[in-house]
Order: sequence, then C-alpha cells, then structure tokens
Amino acid sequence: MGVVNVTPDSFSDGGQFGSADAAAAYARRLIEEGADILDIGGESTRPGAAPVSVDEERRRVLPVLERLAGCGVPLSVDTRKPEVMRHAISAGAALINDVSALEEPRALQAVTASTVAVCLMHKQGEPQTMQQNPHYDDVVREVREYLERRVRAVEAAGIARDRIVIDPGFGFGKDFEHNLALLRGLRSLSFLGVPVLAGLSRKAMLGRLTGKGPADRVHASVAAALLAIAEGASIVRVHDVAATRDAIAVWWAVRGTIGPAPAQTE
Ligand code: 9MG
Repeated sequence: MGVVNVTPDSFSDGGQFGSADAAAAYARRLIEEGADILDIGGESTRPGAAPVSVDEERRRVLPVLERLAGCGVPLSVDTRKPEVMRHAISAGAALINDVSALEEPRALQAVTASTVAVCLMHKQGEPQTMQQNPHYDDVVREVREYLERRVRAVEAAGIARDRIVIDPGFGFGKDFEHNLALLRGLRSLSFLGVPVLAGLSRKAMLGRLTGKGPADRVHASVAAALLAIAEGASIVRVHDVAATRDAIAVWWAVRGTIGPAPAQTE
C-alpha cells in the first residue's frame, strides 16, 4: 500500500503533494513502482497535526480520487470523518482506512451502507496528544483485545469479515518499547482470518533507531516492512514503494511464501 498524502503538513514527506494534479501524478508513479493499493489522505494524523474541516478534507481528497479513476489498483481513503467516507465511497474508493476503527458517530453506518472494505486501526488517545504519555499493562494483549472487539462490533453491524483488515497502529499512542513489542508480537494479531496491515514506514521509532530524519529512514522502513511481513502482515503501508517491492522480491525468491521459515528437521 503506497501512501499518497494530500496535506500541507505530513510528517514524512513534508506535504509536497499539495495539489490534486501533483498527488495524482505521484500516485501513478507509485503504481509503476509496484503499489498494489494506494492510500490517499487529506488530514495528517501525526502527533500535534492541525485538524481539518470536512469541506477542506473533501476538497483535498476527492479530486485526487477522480483523477485516479480506472488507474488499475484499489484506492483506499484514509479518513476518520463519516461525511468524507460517504463522498469517497461514491467517488470510487474501495477501502476506508480509519485510524479510529469506525468509532466516530455515524462512521459505522457510512461503511455499512456500502460494499467497500475497511481497515480498523488501534490507537490510544487522539492524534493531538496521543504521544504524551501512552500506557499499557500488556500492549500486545490490549491491542489484540481491542481489535477483536472492533471486528465483532463491525461484523454485527453487517460488514462481512472478508471486508475487514486490522492494524495495530504503530506510533498511535505507543512509545518506542510499545512499538517494538507490537512488532515482535504481530503474529498474535493474525486471528479470525482477518488480514493484518502494518504501517511502520518512516515512523519515529525508526528515527530513534537510526538517528535519522523521516526522509532518510528508507532502509530502516524497508527492514521494518519485511519484519512485519515475516510476522504475518499481509499489507504494508509504505512511502518507499520501489525499495519495499525489491525487498519483497528477494523474500519471495527465497521463501516462496509469506511467514516464518518452517522448522528445520534433522
Ligand atoms: C494514516 N496512517 C498513518 N499511519 C498509519 C498506520 O500505521 N496504519 C494505518 N492504517 N493508517 C495510517
């Protein structure tokens, strides 16, 4: 899943795709590089990012969706707003990527009224303040239990399981150790047969490990994506599509499958 931010303030790319034409051209480049899905977002969810009105978010996202109609890959829209979800679905979105896991009032109805897929992500707190003091007794267990509750709630509302993707939400109300624990324990989220999406690309934990700024975290991001795949992720949300595809090509050549190496027998 290639990231297309249509924001002036994204943490990872500085918001260089501020116009619909530039964002659509960039999206097409990601498809050429091998993206299987594009994730288009008009509101930054980085810690401390300024909130955006419904009208502004629609104004940013819909023209990009329109320009990408028929582009050959499913289009995901990263939004928490039910109104934006409805418009995005009418404009051809195939997936709603909701960092609030359809918990906002009317978000669930916006998706149940359609046939699109949804990504339910875990976060603790709200993007403005979520990194101030995140706390868990057992982060892997708590994230798994939350996602399980949300899958059941969304299913009960009429969204079939084969339309649901889950995501532990790296960096969303998690400190460095929480993120590492989640990456180590990612496989325990592979439950109920629901695909797992992992978004580690250029995130702060990689900055802490490498001492590098967001644009220089490409190698660390590729390593993190591969580790996530090794631990069961079916979708990796990345900025650096070409580099990630190359790494996955090596993986496939050696393993021929996704997942940990089979146990060696004598
Ligand atoms: C929008 N966004 C930013 N980071 C993300 C992540 O890790 N997962 C998902 N699903 N969306 C994200």
